[in-house]
Amino acid sequence: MKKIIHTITFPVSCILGLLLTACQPGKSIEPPAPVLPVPSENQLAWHEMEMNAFIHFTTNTFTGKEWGYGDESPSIFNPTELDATQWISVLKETGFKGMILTCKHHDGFCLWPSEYTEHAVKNSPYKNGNGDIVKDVSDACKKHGLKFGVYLSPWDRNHKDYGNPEYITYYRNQLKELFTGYGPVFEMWFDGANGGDGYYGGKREIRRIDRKTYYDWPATLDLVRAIQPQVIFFSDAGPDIRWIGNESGYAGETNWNTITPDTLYAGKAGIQKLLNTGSIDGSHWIPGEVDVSIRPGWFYHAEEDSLVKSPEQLFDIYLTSVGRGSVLLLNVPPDRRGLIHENDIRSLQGFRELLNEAFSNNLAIVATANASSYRGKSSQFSPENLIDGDKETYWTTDDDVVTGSFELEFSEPQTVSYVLLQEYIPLGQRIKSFRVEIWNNDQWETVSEARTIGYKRILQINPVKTSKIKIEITDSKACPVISNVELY
Ligand code: FUL
Repeated sequence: MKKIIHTITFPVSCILGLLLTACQPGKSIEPPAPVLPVPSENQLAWHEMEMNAFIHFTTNTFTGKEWGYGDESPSIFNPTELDATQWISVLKETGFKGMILTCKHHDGFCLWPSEYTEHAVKNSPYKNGNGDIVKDVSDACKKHGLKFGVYLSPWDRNHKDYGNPEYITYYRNQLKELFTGYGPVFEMWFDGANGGDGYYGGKREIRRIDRKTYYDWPATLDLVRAIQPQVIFFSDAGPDIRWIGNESGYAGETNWNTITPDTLYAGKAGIQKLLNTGSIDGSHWIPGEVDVSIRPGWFYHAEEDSLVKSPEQLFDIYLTSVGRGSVLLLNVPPDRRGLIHENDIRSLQGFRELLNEAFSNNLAIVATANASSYRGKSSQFSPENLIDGDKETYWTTDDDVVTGSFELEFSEPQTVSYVLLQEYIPLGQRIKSFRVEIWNNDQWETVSEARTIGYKRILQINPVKTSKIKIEITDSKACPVISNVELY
Protein backbone atom coordinates (compact mmCIF):
# COMPACT_ATOMS: atom_id res chain seq x y z
CA MET A 1 0.00 0.00 0.00
CA LYS A 2 2.72 2.39 1.02
CA LYS A 3 4.52 1.65 -2.21
CA ILE A 4 1.43 2.38 -4.27
CA ILE A 5 0.85 5.74 -2.56
CA HIS A 6 4.44 6.68 -3.31
CA THR A 7 4.25 5.82 -7.00
CA ILE A 8 0.91 7.53 -7.34
CA THR A 9 1.55 10.79 -5.48
CA PHE A 10 4.99 11.66 -6.87
CA PRO A 11 4.30 11.29 -10.60
CA VAL A 12 0.88 12.92 -10.34
CA SER A 13 2.34 16.13 -8.95
CA CYS A 14 4.91 16.09 -11.74
CA ILE A 15 2.37 15.45 -14.47
CA LEU A 16 0.09 18.13 -13.02
CA GLY A 17 2.94 20.61 -13.07
CA LEU A 18 3.65 19.86 -16.70
CA LEU A 19 0.00 20.03 -17.68
CA LEU A 20 -0.37 23.36 -15.92
CA THR A 21 2.59 24.83 -17.78
CA ALA A 22 1.57 23.42 -21.11
CA CYS A 23 -2.17 23.91 -20.98
CA GLN A 24 -2.83 27.18 -19.17
CA PRO A 25 -4.00 29.68 -21.72
CA GLY A 26 -1.58 32.58 -22.08
CA LYS A 27 1.16 30.75 -20.17
CA SER A 28 3.17 29.61 -23.18
CA ILE A 29 6.90 30.23 -22.94
CA GLU A 30 7.92 33.66 -24.17
CA PRO A 31 10.60 33.86 -26.88
CA PRO A 32 13.86 35.56 -25.88
CA ALA A 33 13.99 39.34 -25.97
CA PRO A 34 16.05 40.71 -28.88
CA VAL A 35 19.66 41.72 -28.29
CA LEU A 36 19.89 45.17 -29.88
CA PRO A 37 20.67 46.36 -32.50
CA VAL A 38 18.75 44.08 -34.88
CA PRO A 39 18.47 44.17 -38.70
CA SER A 40 15.64 45.98 -40.50
CA GLU A 41 13.38 43.94 -42.79
CA ASN A 42 15.22 45.28 -45.83
CA GLN A 43 18.58 44.31 -44.33
CA LEU A 44 17.24 40.83 -43.55
CA ALA A 45 16.12 40.42 -47.16
CA TRP A 46 19.61 41.52 -48.26
CA HIS A 47 21.35 38.98 -45.97
CA GLU A 48 19.25 36.23 -47.54
CA MET A 49 20.50 37.12 -51.04
CA GLU A 50 24.02 35.87 -50.11
CA MET A 51 25.55 36.32 -53.60
CA ASN A 52 25.19 39.36 -55.84
CA ALA A 53 27.13 40.48 -58.89
CA PHE A 54 28.73 43.79 -59.74
CA ILE A 55 28.95 44.94 -63.35
CA HIS A 56 31.61 47.54 -64.17
CA PHE A 57 31.18 48.94 -67.66
CA THR A 58 31.98 52.38 -69.12
CA THR A 59 34.43 54.13 -71.44
CA ASN A 60 37.21 52.46 -69.40
CA THR A 61 36.26 49.20 -71.11
CA PHE A 62 37.38 50.84 -74.37
CA THR A 63 40.39 52.84 -73.15
CA GLY A 64 41.91 50.15 -70.94
CA LYS A 65 41.86 52.42 -67.90
CA GLU A 66 40.52 51.70 -64.42
CA TRP A 67 39.74 55.33 -63.57
CA GLY A 68 38.78 57.44 -66.59
CA TYR A 69 39.98 61.05 -66.37
CA GLY A 70 36.64 62.38 -67.57
CA ASP A 71 37.83 63.64 -70.97
CA GLU A 72 37.02 60.42 -72.86
CA SER A 73 34.95 61.08 -75.96
CA PRO A 74 31.57 59.26 -75.98
CA SER A 75 32.47 58.26 -79.56
CA ILE A 76 34.78 55.53 -78.23
CA PHE A 77 31.95 53.75 -76.45
CA ASN A 78 30.79 51.18 -78.99
CA PRO A 79 29.89 47.68 -77.74
CA THR A 80 28.85 46.02 -80.99
CA GLU A 81 27.22 42.86 -79.58
CA LEU A 82 25.90 44.07 -76.23
CA ASP A 83 23.43 41.57 -74.80
CA ALA A 84 22.24 42.29 -71.27
CA THR A 85 20.21 39.07 -71.34
CA GLN A 86 23.47 37.12 -71.73
CA TRP A 87 24.92 38.86 -68.62
CA ILE A 88 21.89 38.24 -66.49
CA SER A 89 21.18 34.68 -67.59
CA VAL A 90 24.80 33.68 -66.84
CA LEU A 91 24.49 35.24 -63.38
CA LYS A 92 21.11 33.63 -62.77
CA GLU A 93 22.32 30.16 -63.79
CA THR A 94 25.34 30.39 -61.54
CA GLY A 95 23.38 31.40 -58.45
CA PHE A 96 23.43 35.20 -58.13
CA LYS A 97 20.32 36.82 -56.67
CA GLY A 98 20.94 40.44 -57.62
CA MET A 99 23.29 42.67 -59.60
CA ILE A 100 24.57 46.22 -59.30
CA LEU A 101 25.43 48.22 -62.44
CA THR A 102 27.91 51.10 -62.64
CA CYS A 103 25.39 53.48 -64.21
CA LYS A 104 28.13 56.13 -63.91
CA HIS A 105 31.71 55.54 -62.77
CA HIS A 106 34.24 58.22 -61.74
CA ASP A 107 34.76 59.28 -65.41
CA GLY A 108 31.19 60.61 -65.44
CA PHE A 109 29.98 58.77 -68.56
CA CYS A 110 26.31 57.76 -68.17
CA LEU A 111 25.02 54.40 -69.39
CA TRP A 112 21.54 55.89 -69.69
CA PRO A 113 20.46 58.92 -71.77
CA SER A 114 20.44 61.35 -68.84
CA GLU A 115 18.80 64.65 -69.72
CA TYR A 116 21.27 66.50 -67.47
CA THR A 117 24.49 65.80 -69.39
CA GLU A 118 25.85 65.23 -72.86
CA HIS A 119 28.51 62.89 -71.48
CA ALA A 120 26.33 59.85 -72.00
CA VAL A 121 25.45 56.91 -74.15
CA LYS A 122 23.11 59.14 -76.19
CA ASN A 123 26.19 60.69 -77.82
CA SER A 124 27.93 57.39 -78.51
CA PRO A 125 27.79 55.18 -81.62
CA TYR A 126 26.06 52.49 -79.54
CA LYS A 127 22.64 52.01 -81.21
CA ASN A 128 23.32 55.32 -82.97
CA GLY A 129 22.80 57.14 -79.71
CA ASN A 130 19.43 55.53 -79.06
CA GLY A 131 20.63 53.00 -76.49
CA ASP A 132 19.82 52.83 -72.79
CA ILE A 133 21.95 50.21 -71.07
CA VAL A 134 20.40 50.84 -67.65
CA LYS A 135 17.03 49.94 -69.16
CA ASP A 136 18.36 46.87 -70.99
CA VAL A 137 19.95 45.59 -67.78
CA SER A 138 17.06 46.38 -65.43
CA ASP A 139 14.62 44.76 -67.89
CA ALA A 140 16.82 41.64 -68.15
CA CYS A 141 16.92 41.49 -64.35
CA LYS A 142 13.12 41.63 -64.18
CA LYS A 143 12.83 38.94 -66.84
CA HIS A 144 15.21 36.56 -65.04
CA GLY A 145 14.12 37.33 -61.48
CA LEU A 146 17.30 39.09 -60.31
CA LYS A 147 17.12 42.20 -58.16
CA PHE A 148 18.58 45.33 -59.73
CA GLY A 149 20.98 47.71 -57.97
CA VAL A 150 22.51 51.08 -58.85
CA TYR A 151 26.08 52.41 -58.58
CA LEU A 152 26.28 56.14 -59.28
CA SER A 153 29.73 57.48 -58.52
CA PRO A 154 29.57 60.60 -56.34
CA TRP A 155 32.99 61.63 -57.67
CA ASP A 156 32.61 62.84 -61.27
CA ARG A 157 35.82 63.76 -63.09
CA ASN A 158 33.94 64.99 -66.14
CA HIS A 159 31.49 67.45 -64.62
CA LYS A 160 32.41 71.12 -64.68
CA ASP A 161 30.66 71.81 -61.38
CA TYR A 162 32.22 69.00 -59.36
CA GLY A 163 33.20 70.48 -56.00
CA ASN A 164 30.53 73.23 -56.14
CA PRO A 165 26.94 73.13 -54.80
CA GLU A 166 25.55 72.94 -58.39
CA TYR A 167 27.02 69.47 -58.77
CA ILE A 168 24.99 68.20 -55.80
CA THR A 169 21.82 69.28 -57.63
CA TYR A 170 23.08 67.48 -60.74
CA TYR A 171 23.87 64.32 -58.76
CA ARG A 172 20.43 64.35 -57.12
CA ASN A 173 18.69 64.90 -60.46
CA GLN A 174 20.45 61.82 -61.78
CA LEU A 175 19.38 59.81 -58.75
CA LYS A 176 15.79 60.90 -59.46
CA GLU A 177 16.11 59.69 -63.05
CA LEU A 178 17.48 56.33 -61.98
CA PHE A 179 15.03 55.78 -59.15
CA THR A 180 11.92 56.75 -61.10
CA GLY A 181 12.68 55.29 -64.52
CA TYR A 182 13.87 51.74 -64.06
CA GLY A 183 11.71 49.89 -61.54
CA PRO A 184 12.64 48.72 -58.04
CA VAL A 185 16.24 49.16 -56.89
CA PHE A 186 17.32 46.89 -54.02
CA GLU A 187 20.72 48.48 -53.26
CA MET A 188 22.36 51.82 -53.91
CA TRP A 189 26.15 51.76 -53.92
CA PHE A 190 27.96 54.95 -52.91
CA ASP A 191 31.63 54.64 -53.78
CA GLY A 192 34.14 56.02 -51.29
CA ALA A 193 36.68 57.28 -53.87
CA ASN A 194 36.38 61.05 -53.95
CA GLY A 195 38.08 64.18 -55.16
CA GLY A 196 41.40 64.64 -56.92
CA ASP A 197 42.42 65.53 -60.43
CA GLY A 198 40.14 65.38 -63.41
CA TYR A 199 38.88 67.00 -66.59
CA TYR A 200 36.12 68.97 -64.84
CA GLY A 201 34.67 70.56 -67.99
CA GLY A 202 38.11 71.34 -69.41
CA LYS A 203 39.72 72.88 -66.32
CA ARG A 204 41.99 69.85 -65.83
CA GLU A 205 42.79 70.52 -62.22
CA ILE A 206 42.74 69.03 -58.75
CA ARG A 207 39.51 69.48 -56.79
CA ARG A 208 39.16 68.51 -53.17
CA ILE A 209 35.94 68.25 -51.25
CA ASP A 210 35.12 67.93 -47.57
CA ARG A 211 33.89 64.35 -47.44
CA LYS A 212 31.89 64.94 -44.29
CA THR A 213 29.86 67.87 -45.52
CA TYR A 214 30.02 68.28 -49.32
CA TYR A 215 27.39 65.73 -50.35
CA ASP A 216 24.96 66.36 -47.46
CA TRP A 217 24.20 62.66 -47.50
CA PRO A 218 21.22 62.73 -45.11
CA ALA A 219 19.25 64.93 -47.55
CA THR A 220 20.31 62.80 -50.55
CA LEU A 221 19.29 59.57 -48.86
CA ASP A 222 15.94 61.06 -47.82
CA LEU A 223 15.30 62.03 -51.42
CA VAL A 224 15.96 58.48 -52.64
CA ARG A 225 14.00 56.86 -49.80
CA ALA A 226 11.01 59.05 -50.59
CA ILE A 227 10.94 57.51 -54.08
CA GLN A 228 11.89 53.93 -53.14
CA PRO A 229 11.68 53.22 -49.40
CA GLN A 230 12.92 49.63 -49.69
CA VAL A 231 16.39 50.55 -51.01
CA ILE A 232 19.39 49.87 -48.80
CA PHE A 233 22.44 52.11 -48.93
CA PHE A 234 26.01 50.88 -49.12
CA SER A 235 28.99 53.09 -48.35
CA ASP A 236 32.14 52.78 -46.25
CA ALA A 237 30.08 54.02 -43.33
CA GLY A 238 26.67 52.55 -44.10
CA PRO A 239 24.01 53.55 -43.13
CA ASP A 240 22.63 50.11 -44.12
CA ILE A 241 25.65 48.13 -45.32
CA ARG A 242 29.33 48.78 -44.71
CA TRP A 243 32.40 48.09 -46.81
CA ILE A 244 34.32 45.05 -45.55
CA GLY A 245 37.61 46.98 -45.64
CA ASN A 246 39.35 45.22 -48.56
CA GLU A 247 38.72 44.32 -52.19
CA SER A 248 40.32 40.87 -51.93
CA GLY A 249 37.28 38.85 -50.98
CA TYR A 250 37.32 38.26 -47.24
CA ALA A 251 35.33 39.25 -44.20
CA GLY A 252 36.96 39.01 -40.80
CA GLU A 253 37.12 35.56 -39.23
CA THR A 254 35.34 37.34 -36.45
CA ASN A 255 32.63 39.34 -38.14
CA TRP A 256 30.11 41.40 -36.18
CA ASN A 257 27.17 42.87 -38.06
CA THR A 258 27.27 45.67 -35.53
CA ILE A 259 29.44 48.79 -35.61
CA THR A 260 29.27 52.37 -34.35
CA PRO A 261 29.09 54.60 -37.45
CA ASP A 262 30.81 57.59 -35.83
CA THR A 263 34.06 55.68 -35.94
CA LEU A 264 33.93 55.17 -39.69
CA TYR A 265 35.26 58.41 -41.10
CA ALA A 266 37.54 57.71 -43.99
CA GLY A 267 41.22 58.11 -43.41
CA LYS A 268 41.01 57.22 -39.74
CA ALA A 269 43.83 54.91 -38.70
CA GLY A 270 42.85 51.27 -38.32
CA ILE A 271 39.56 51.84 -40.11
CA GLN A 272 39.94 48.94 -42.55
CA LYS A 273 40.51 46.44 -39.78
CA LEU A 274 37.48 47.74 -37.92
CA LEU A 275 35.33 47.50 -41.05
CA ASN A 276 36.58 43.95 -41.56
CA THR A 277 35.44 42.70 -38.17
CA GLY A 278 32.74 45.15 -37.07
CA SER A 279 32.57 45.67 -33.33
CA ILE A 280 31.00 43.53 -30.68
CA ASP A 281 29.40 46.54 -28.99
CA GLY A 282 28.52 48.53 -32.13
CA SER A 283 25.48 50.78 -31.81
CA HIS A 284 23.96 49.96 -35.24
CA TRP A 285 23.27 46.92 -37.41
CA ILE A 286 25.50 47.63 -40.43
CA PRO A 287 26.67 44.34 -41.93
CA GLY A 288 29.74 44.13 -44.19
CA GLU A 289 29.59 43.45 -47.92
CA VAL A 290 32.54 41.73 -49.64
CA ASP A 291 33.16 43.36 -53.04
CA VAL A 292 35.81 41.69 -55.16
CA SER A 293 36.45 41.31 -58.89
CA ILE A 294 36.68 38.04 -60.83
CA ARG A 295 39.62 39.72 -62.65
CA PRO A 296 42.54 41.81 -61.33
CA GLY A 297 40.77 45.01 -62.48
CA TRP A 298 37.19 46.19 -62.02
CA PHE A 299 36.87 46.82 -65.77
CA TYR A 300 37.50 44.41 -68.64
CA HIS A 301 41.01 44.42 -70.10
CA ALA A 302 41.90 41.84 -72.75
CA GLU A 303 45.37 41.37 -71.24
CA GLU A 304 43.68 39.99 -68.11
CA ASP A 305 41.82 37.22 -69.96
CA SER A 306 44.25 34.66 -68.57
CA LEU A 307 43.98 36.08 -65.06
CA VAL A 308 40.31 35.34 -64.39
CA LYS A 309 39.92 33.80 -60.93
CA SER A 310 39.58 30.03 -61.05
CA PRO A 311 36.52 28.16 -59.74
CA GLU A 312 38.64 27.09 -56.75
CA GLN A 313 39.60 30.70 -55.97
CA LEU A 314 35.96 31.74 -56.19
CA PHE A 315 34.97 28.87 -53.91
CA ASP A 316 37.55 30.02 -51.34
CA ILE A 317 36.15 33.56 -51.59
CA TYR A 318 32.67 32.15 -51.00
CA LEU A 319 33.89 30.54 -47.77
CA THR A 320 35.54 33.76 -46.57
CA SER A 321 32.54 35.96 -47.44
CA VAL A 322 29.20 34.13 -47.32
CA GLY A 323 30.82 31.58 -45.02
CA ARG A 324 31.68 34.37 -42.56
CA GLY A 325 28.24 35.91 -42.49
CA SER A 326 28.66 38.52 -45.26
CA VAL A 327 27.12 38.97 -48.67
CA LEU A 328 29.46 38.44 -51.64
CA LEU A 329 29.39 41.12 -54.38
CA LEU A 330 31.41 39.57 -57.21
CA ASN A 331 32.35 41.85 -60.11
CA VAL A 332 32.03 40.34 -63.60
CA PRO A 333 32.90 43.04 -66.17
CA PRO A 334 31.60 42.74 -69.75
CA ASP A 335 34.15 42.98 -72.56
CA ARG A 336 34.35 45.36 -75.53
CA ARG A 337 31.74 43.37 -77.43
CA GLY A 338 29.37 43.98 -74.53
CA LEU A 339 29.36 40.33 -73.47
CA ILE A 340 30.60 38.43 -70.45
CA HIS A 341 33.81 36.85 -71.70
CA GLU A 342 33.96 33.08 -72.22
CA ASN A 343 36.72 32.67 -69.60
CA ASP A 344 34.63 34.38 -66.96
CA ILE A 345 31.62 32.22 -67.84
CA ARG A 346 33.72 29.08 -67.54
CA SER A 347 34.96 30.11 -64.10
CA LEU A 348 31.48 31.00 -62.89
CA GLN A 349 30.12 27.66 -64.09
CA GLY A 350 33.00 25.79 -62.43
CA PHE A 351 32.37 27.74 -59.23
CA ARG A 352 28.69 26.73 -59.34
CA GLU A 353 29.69 23.08 -59.77
CA LEU A 354 32.00 23.27 -56.75
CA LEU A 355 29.20 24.80 -54.67
CA ASN A 356 26.79 22.10 -55.80
CA GLU A 357 29.29 19.33 -55.05
CA ALA A 358 30.08 20.66 -51.60
CA PHE A 359 26.62 21.71 -50.44
CA SER A 360 23.95 19.52 -51.98
CA ASN A 361 23.78 16.59 -49.57
CA ASN A 362 22.87 17.92 -46.14
CA LEU A 363 23.66 15.13 -43.67
CA ALA A 364 21.97 16.96 -40.81
CA ILE A 365 18.51 16.03 -42.06
CA VAL A 366 19.13 12.35 -41.31
CA ALA A 367 20.53 13.09 -37.83
CA THR A 368 18.84 13.26 -34.43
CA ALA A 369 19.25 16.53 -32.54
CA ASN A 370 19.73 16.84 -28.78
CA ALA A 371 20.73 19.77 -26.60
CA SER A 372 22.12 20.34 -23.12
CA SER A 373 18.87 22.24 -22.41
CA TYR A 374 16.16 24.14 -24.20
CA ARG A 375 13.97 27.03 -23.29
CA GLY A 376 11.22 26.14 -20.82
CA LYS A 377 11.45 22.54 -22.09
CA SER A 378 9.02 23.76 -24.74
CA SER A 379 8.95 22.05 -28.14
CA GLN A 380 8.67 25.56 -29.58
CA PHE A 381 12.42 25.96 -28.81
CA SER A 382 13.67 22.37 -28.98
CA PRO A 383 16.81 21.21 -30.81
CA GLU A 384 14.70 19.61 -33.58
CA ASN A 385 14.19 23.15 -34.85
CA LEU A 386 17.87 23.21 -35.83
CA ILE A 387 17.30 20.70 -38.62
CA ASP A 388 13.68 21.24 -39.65
CA GLY A 389 14.55 23.40 -42.68
CA ASP A 390 12.34 26.23 -41.37
CA LYS A 391 14.27 29.50 -40.96
CA GLU A 392 11.63 30.90 -38.61
CA THR A 393 12.00 28.18 -35.94
CA TYR A 394 15.01 28.00 -33.65
CA TRP A 395 16.67 26.32 -30.71
CA THR A 396 17.25 28.51 -27.69
CA THR A 397 17.79 28.24 -23.96
CA ASP A 398 16.45 29.88 -20.81
CA ASP A 399 17.48 33.51 -20.36
CA ASP A 400 20.11 32.76 -17.73
CA VAL A 401 21.81 30.10 -19.88
CA VAL A 402 24.46 31.67 -22.13
CA THR A 403 26.60 28.60 -22.70
CA GLY A 404 25.47 25.14 -23.72
CA SER A 405 25.67 22.62 -26.47
CA PHE A 406 23.73 20.63 -28.99
CA GLU A 407 24.59 17.39 -30.75
CA LEU A 408 23.63 15.84 -34.03
CA GLU A 409 23.85 12.06 -34.05
CA PHE A 410 23.74 9.78 -37.10
CA SER A 411 22.45 6.21 -37.11
CA GLU A 412 25.45 5.32 -39.33
CA PRO A 413 28.80 7.21 -39.20
CA GLN A 414 29.08 9.89 -41.90
CA THR A 415 31.99 11.84 -43.39
CA VAL A 416 31.67 15.51 -42.57
CA SER A 417 33.71 18.30 -44.22
CA TYR A 418 31.63 21.43 -43.57
CA VAL A 419 29.57 22.64 -40.62
CA LEU A 420 27.07 25.39 -41.46
CA LEU A 421 25.39 27.37 -38.67
CA GLN A 422 22.87 30.22 -38.70
CA GLU A 423 21.81 32.46 -35.86
CA TYR A 424 18.24 33.73 -35.84
CA ILE A 425 19.38 37.31 -36.46
CA PRO A 426 15.95 38.98 -36.13
CA LEU A 427 16.76 38.60 -32.41
CA GLY A 428 20.27 40.03 -32.85
CA GLN A 429 23.77 38.62 -33.19
CA ARG A 430 24.59 36.93 -29.89
CA ILE A 431 27.21 34.21 -30.01
CA LYS A 432 30.70 35.31 -28.94
CA SER A 433 32.56 32.00 -29.13
CA PHE A 434 31.94 28.36 -29.90
CA ARG A 435 33.69 25.19 -30.93
CA VAL A 436 32.91 22.16 -33.05
CA GLU A 437 33.65 18.70 -31.63
CA ILE A 438 33.39 15.31 -33.27
CA TRP A 439 33.03 11.92 -31.60
CA ASN A 440 36.28 10.07 -32.24
CA ASN A 441 37.63 6.97 -30.52
CA ASP A 442 34.94 7.18 -27.83
CA GLN A 443 35.65 10.75 -26.89
CA TRP A 444 34.98 14.30 -28.03
CA GLU A 445 37.68 15.94 -30.11
CA THR A 446 37.70 19.66 -30.98
CA VAL A 447 38.01 20.17 -34.75
CA SER A 448 37.27 23.89 -35.05
CA GLU A 449 36.84 27.00 -32.91
CA ALA A 450 35.47 30.39 -33.86
CA ARG A 451 33.85 33.48 -32.41
CA THR A 452 30.97 34.80 -34.51
CA ILE A 453 28.17 33.15 -36.48
CA GLY A 454 25.64 35.84 -37.52
CA TYR A 455 23.48 35.20 -40.56
CA LYS A 456 25.62 32.24 -41.68
CA ARG A 457 28.89 30.59 -40.71
CA ILE A 458 30.50 27.79 -42.69
CA LEU A 459 33.45 26.02 -41.08
CA GLN A 460 35.55 23.72 -43.19
CA ILE A 461 36.97 20.81 -41.20
CA ASN A 462 39.30 17.99 -42.17
CA PRO A 463 36.94 15.40 -43.68
CA VAL A 464 36.21 12.96 -40.88
CA LYS A 465 33.93 9.96 -40.42
CA THR A 466 31.98 10.30 -37.22
CA SER A 467 28.77 9.16 -35.55
CA LYS A 468 28.06 12.48 -33.86
CA ILE A 469 28.99 16.14 -33.86
CA LYS A 470 28.66 18.65 -31.05
CA ILE A 471 28.53 22.46 -31.13
CA GLU A 472 29.63 23.83 -27.78
CA ILE A 473 28.70 27.46 -27.27
CA THR A 474 31.26 28.85 -24.87
CA ASP A 475 30.12 32.48 -24.68
CA SER A 476 27.13 34.49 -25.81
CA LYS A 477 25.74 38.00 -25.20
CA ALA A 478 22.47 36.39 -24.07
CA CYS A 479 20.84 32.99 -24.51
CA PRO A 480 21.96 31.61 -27.91
CA VAL A 481 19.33 31.49 -30.67
CA ILE A 482 20.19 29.23 -33.60
CA SER A 483 17.80 28.56 -36.45
CA ASN A 484 19.71 26.22 -38.70
CA VAL A 485 22.50 23.65 -38.81
CA GLU A 486 23.66 21.83 -41.91
CA LEU A 487 26.42 19.26 -42.27
CA TYR A 488 28.14 18.31 -45.52
C1 FUL B 1 36.40 51.68 -55.77
C2 FUL B 1 36.49 52.36 -57.13
O1 FUL B 1 37.48 53.36 -57.14
C3 FUL B 1 36.79 51.26 -58.13
O2 FUL B 1 36.99 51.74 -59.42
C4 FUL B 1 35.63 50.28 -58.10
O3 FUL B 1 34.45 50.90 -58.59
C5 FUL B 1 35.41 49.75 -56.69
C6 FUL B 1 34.20 48.86 -56.57
O4 FUL B 1 35.29 50.80 -55.77
O5 FUL B 1 36.33 52.59 -54.75
